[in-house]
Amino acid sequence: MKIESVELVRIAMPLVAPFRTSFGTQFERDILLVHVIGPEAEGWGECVALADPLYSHEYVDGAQAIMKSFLLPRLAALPALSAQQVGQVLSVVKGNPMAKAAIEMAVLDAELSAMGASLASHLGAVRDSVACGVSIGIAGSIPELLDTVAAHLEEGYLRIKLKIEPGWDIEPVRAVRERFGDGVLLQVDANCAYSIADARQLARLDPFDLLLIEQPFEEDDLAGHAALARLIQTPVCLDESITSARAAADAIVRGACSVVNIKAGRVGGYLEARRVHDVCAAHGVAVWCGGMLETGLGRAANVALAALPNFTLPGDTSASDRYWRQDLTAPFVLDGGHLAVPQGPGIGVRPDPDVLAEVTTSVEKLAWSELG
Ligand code: NPQ
Ligand code: MG
Repeated sequence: MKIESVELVRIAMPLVAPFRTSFGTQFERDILLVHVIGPEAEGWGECVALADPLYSHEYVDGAQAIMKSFLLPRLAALPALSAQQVGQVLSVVKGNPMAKAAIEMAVLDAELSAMGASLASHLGAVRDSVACGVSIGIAGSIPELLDTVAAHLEEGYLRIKLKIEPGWDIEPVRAVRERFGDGVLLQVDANCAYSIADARQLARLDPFDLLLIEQPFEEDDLAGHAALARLIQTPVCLDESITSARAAADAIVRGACSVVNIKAGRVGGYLEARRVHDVCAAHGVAVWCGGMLETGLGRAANVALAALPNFTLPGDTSASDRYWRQDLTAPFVLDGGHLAVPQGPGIGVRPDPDVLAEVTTSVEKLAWSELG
């Protein structure tokens, strides 16, 4: 794969509704896109880092800086580049998985586009559509939450995930169960907001037959999660803690989780995400595809990943209109609770030039020959 230049494109996308989690409220997404351009093909990557380092240590300005100063120069110095090498070549730079993942995604998209192969087929997809859930932020009140859940169930979402934090946990879950019944697939996500001292409180979720509780404790607290898993009936799922395939194997063997949320950005790319999938499958641990409020670019790649065989639970792969009035690509539309897996070359979607122009806030253009 030959590359001549890279554009680091920053876009501002207003959310259709504010998204509140245990770490704060987001009103818009400031997203970094990686556009690699070569003589035969071009490719797009989406960096999932948020504006502030609240979900993980990465943040969007930092991701752009590390790409420019450390990641892209290492790739540009190679005599030839393939997507398969990106992870290994960049592994000498510590951390920064979201920045690395975005670059690998762009190179993969370009390379597969040139070959006429879809990302889904390249990763080993076994489905042409994937089951979708929706992640619902912390609401201002229980009636407001119930209205939001009702609207999403009407749209056809197959699973509901409630964001929780201390003070907003048992009551919202109870209210959703009372109103919508035991048939709804329901799970909760704490984004690290609790500690082992809260085990007794979290055990009060047991009667509500949740699919799982996602990441109740800090990222590095595998021992705490293992202890909690022994104390409660709700299956423990990890998100923030799963930073690689090895971390996934470690967490599983230590009894820290029985379900895994896979996000390519968090593990350094779609190829490592597939390895997380494989190691979980080998241990009989179900996985599902997480989401970071991506545009249609990242969404397309997530839906391809979610088509792998061990993605047996509905993902946070929601339709475009869950987040955007106007997506960057042709919109992903829910059909019977499912999204179609893109079949075109590469990630199978392209930004709409008019929408892209409208949302772009800056473009940093880098010549490949000057980087290396
Ligand atoms: C999670 N995502 O699973 C996250 C984290 C998250 C869909 O619940 C702005 C942009 C705000 C991305 C808040 C979902 C966000 C964000 C939370 C991602 O933990
Ligand atoms: Mg999560």
